[in-house]
Amino acid sequence: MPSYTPMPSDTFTFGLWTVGNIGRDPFGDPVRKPINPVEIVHLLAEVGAWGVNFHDNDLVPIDASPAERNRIVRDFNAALRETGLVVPMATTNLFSDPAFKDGAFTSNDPQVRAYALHKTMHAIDLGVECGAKTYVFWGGREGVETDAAKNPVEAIKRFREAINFLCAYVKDQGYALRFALEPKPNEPRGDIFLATVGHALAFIATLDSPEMVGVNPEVAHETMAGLNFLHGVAQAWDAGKLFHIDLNDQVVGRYDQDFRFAAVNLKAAFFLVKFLEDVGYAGPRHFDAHAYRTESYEGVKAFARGCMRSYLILKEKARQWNADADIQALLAEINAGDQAPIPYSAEAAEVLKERDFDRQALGIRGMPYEQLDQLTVELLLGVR
Ligand code: DIG
Ligand code: MN
Ligand code: MN
Repeated sequence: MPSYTPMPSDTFTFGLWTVGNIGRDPFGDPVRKPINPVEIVHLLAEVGAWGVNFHDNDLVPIDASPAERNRIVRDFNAALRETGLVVPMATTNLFSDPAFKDGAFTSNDPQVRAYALHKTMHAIDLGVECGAKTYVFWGGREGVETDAAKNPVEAIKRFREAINFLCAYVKDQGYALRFALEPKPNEPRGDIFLATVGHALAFIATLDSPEMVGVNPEVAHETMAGLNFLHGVAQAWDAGKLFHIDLNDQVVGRYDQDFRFAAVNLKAAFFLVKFLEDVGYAGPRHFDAHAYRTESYEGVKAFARGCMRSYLILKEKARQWNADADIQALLAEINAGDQAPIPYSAEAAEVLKERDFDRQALGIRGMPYEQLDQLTVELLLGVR
């Protein structure tokens, strides 16, 4: 029986802002006292995480002096050395400060756009200083409440100019850093640009250095849009653009809940874990989530342990699914016949046009998906 105990090789990470979430919400004050980055590193080490991520201002307050910044970073890196945790990813907070109330890269104010580049370059330097290899861009304020405010084409152009500028900066600095765009359809803005994985993939193709830029899909965000998260992840993987992933859970049609991984839709979480393990995704498994507002810090630790345990349990279920004789026999039946693609040639096209098909017979064949899905459900319910 596997132990489901997280190991560094599982590459589980949490942001400082996740287990450091103090429970503030739009209708309620904080319920937990703040804990500092060093305390968070030790909490994550205690629960078995491999790494920790941060926004610049999760680590260094926006109004810190250079001396304070250096002390904070020194203490943080000392805690990393002491615990063995690493920093695979960093990002910029371009959404909390009032300066960004109308966006950062897409703001109508050119001074704000310039300040956003300034802030992001310093944040990139900080992330690289702490060891980050992936840099996330979540454009939480890049959007509108009314389309009267901003021409969407102009907004996309500004977003592209900013990413092109920052890609060039990373190249000039010689940083071994890749960018990952994190889509979200709405919240906190009424509508956010680059709303889904599909929008982000199309945008990447328009950049000066598309090879440097991938995506960081989040379960809750695609789910908020009513989409099948696995399909977005699969399309990113197919395009070689799955640079990072934000794992959590979400009820469709709700605000961004950032629930503990697999807390809502076990079947969707199963197929996601199965996909990541089947294809050999080697990036961090980042839990961008937070504990319920009802919790103490013991509850926060239970939240973090639950994210990792559920992932590992579903990973074992995926191994069982792949080894289940009845399931594999059904898959063999479903995928019978010559599955090879038809390579194009003028002759092949002619032959195919002349070929006779028994359309009725094609429609009569039943596909055993009910049986296959029931076997899957029973495996997840632990009766297989
Ligand atoms: C929200 O889902 C966003 C921010 O927390 C952060 O910029 C990014 C990093 O995972 N996710
Ligand atoms: Mn989220
Ligand atoms: Mn996220």
